[in-house]
Amino acid sequence: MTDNRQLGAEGGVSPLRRILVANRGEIALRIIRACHEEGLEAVAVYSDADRLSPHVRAANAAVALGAPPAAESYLDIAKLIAAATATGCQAIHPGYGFLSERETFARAVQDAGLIFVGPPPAAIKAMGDKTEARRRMQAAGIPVVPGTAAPVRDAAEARRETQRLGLPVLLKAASGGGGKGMRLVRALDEIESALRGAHSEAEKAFGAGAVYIEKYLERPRHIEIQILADRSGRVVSLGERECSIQRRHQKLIEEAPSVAVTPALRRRLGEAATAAAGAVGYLGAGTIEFLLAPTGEFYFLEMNTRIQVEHPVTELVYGVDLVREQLRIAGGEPMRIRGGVSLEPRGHAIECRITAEDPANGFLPASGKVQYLRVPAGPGIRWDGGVEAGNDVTLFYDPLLAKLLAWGETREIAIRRMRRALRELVIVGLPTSQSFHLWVMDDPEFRRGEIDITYLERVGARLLEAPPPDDLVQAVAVAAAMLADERRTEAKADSRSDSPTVRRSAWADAARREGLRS
Ligand code: MV4
Repeated sequence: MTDNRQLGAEGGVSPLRRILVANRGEIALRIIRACHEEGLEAVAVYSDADRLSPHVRAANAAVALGAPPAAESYLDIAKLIAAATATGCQAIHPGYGFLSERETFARAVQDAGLIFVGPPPAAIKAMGDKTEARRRMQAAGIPVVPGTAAPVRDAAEARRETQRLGLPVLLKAASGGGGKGMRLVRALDEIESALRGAHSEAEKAFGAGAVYIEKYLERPRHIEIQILADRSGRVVSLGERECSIQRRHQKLIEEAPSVAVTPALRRRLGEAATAAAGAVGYLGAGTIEFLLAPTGEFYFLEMNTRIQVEHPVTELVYGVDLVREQLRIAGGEPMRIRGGVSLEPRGHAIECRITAEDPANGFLPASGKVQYLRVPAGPGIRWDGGVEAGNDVTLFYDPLLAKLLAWGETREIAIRRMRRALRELVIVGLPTSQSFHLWVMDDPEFRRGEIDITYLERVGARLLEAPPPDDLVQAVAVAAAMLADERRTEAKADSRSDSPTVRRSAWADAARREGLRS
């Protein structure tokens, strides 16, 4: 029997039939969905903590990895490769986080005769070394922030370089990323202690203490460009994402396009990003991060050699499924993007990360059972979730529960849709970032697009003073009351069958406090 699915646009036959998804939560489910739409089978992996997760049931098969700690499950390279070969997979998709940007993992996958759904290991390595990446980008004519070409050897050199660059400067870990091992220096005599601090933090986080220096840019925006590259040598830019709303280097809200990017600037950013990808022989989906200064100048920051959490905002305004394209490209097929190098966005998309964190308590990570979940729906709404009612949320992994996305013809319409959807969302059982997002959607500065990387620090105090909106509290209380009703019915049935008495529900108590029950 022939299978048309395997015939690529140019008649090429993809070697892919079954993919191991080496991840968990929403991104595992996202990748499994893409596999099924491409006519591929998906094999899930799971730790003991994720046995009942939606991604496990969505897959065609699932392999248990072991105990919940990531080192014993999602970070165990040998277990993952054994799972892939035992289930007859031809490829491994790493998702984001975990092993997605480990050169050693990409190599181990290839050495086992499997396809790594991602760039060549050499591209991961080049971009993982931040000073090498800067040198390569500079050689390719891409603007980089003024700074040192290599790590500084000692405090004396750090002092000389700081004087050359001019204060303020930022010390950064050479093998870093994500803000670890970073120190801001505003006065020259802070340099020695900042260097020691950055060095030891980098040593702890990455096992490599090398530190380099960049001129510090004040109040930039964080703008990133999505690219796709296939084996035919084609590289396209899928415009920018505005990612300035973050807290401690964790993004909370992303959008596409950015209000700060004109079509002319988009073209220049796209040219820089595709040149960056070309300079390292990139393949698949990747993201080039830039800082956009208030003056309009932009600078290369780093490249993320993986699919990113916020990829769906790009999908919504470009009409592209990035994960399906990753799979096609990994199978050696050409990407399915019409048009030239740089495409035009349609409308506006916003993503809110719904995390198990308590905004009223310094975004303290929370654990607990998802007792009730009402997922928003309706026009222009997308929910990329990884949990459902009944699942336990633990502190073993990242607190992301789901991504809520809204698309609209304009930014204003997308914001109004997001507010509407955030009001439909009901999560009972643990605190989440939902009320924070509702607050931001109503914030005049956000609505005017006045955002940069200092946004959250600037609005933080106002945010903490605001109580959660009444209708949100009400919705949770109503859901809790419904749960309590159900339990009471079950308890009655149980007592009829001589079962032990069911504990009184904390949610019934909450509903009573809200005056919803007597
Ligand atoms: C910078 C910067 C200002 N000037 N580099 C933070 C994480 C790492 N990826 C790079 N980061 C920054 N690098 C120079 N020369 C400011 C940041 C930065 C930041 C960047 C993007 C998004 C949020 C941020 C929050 C604080 C600092």
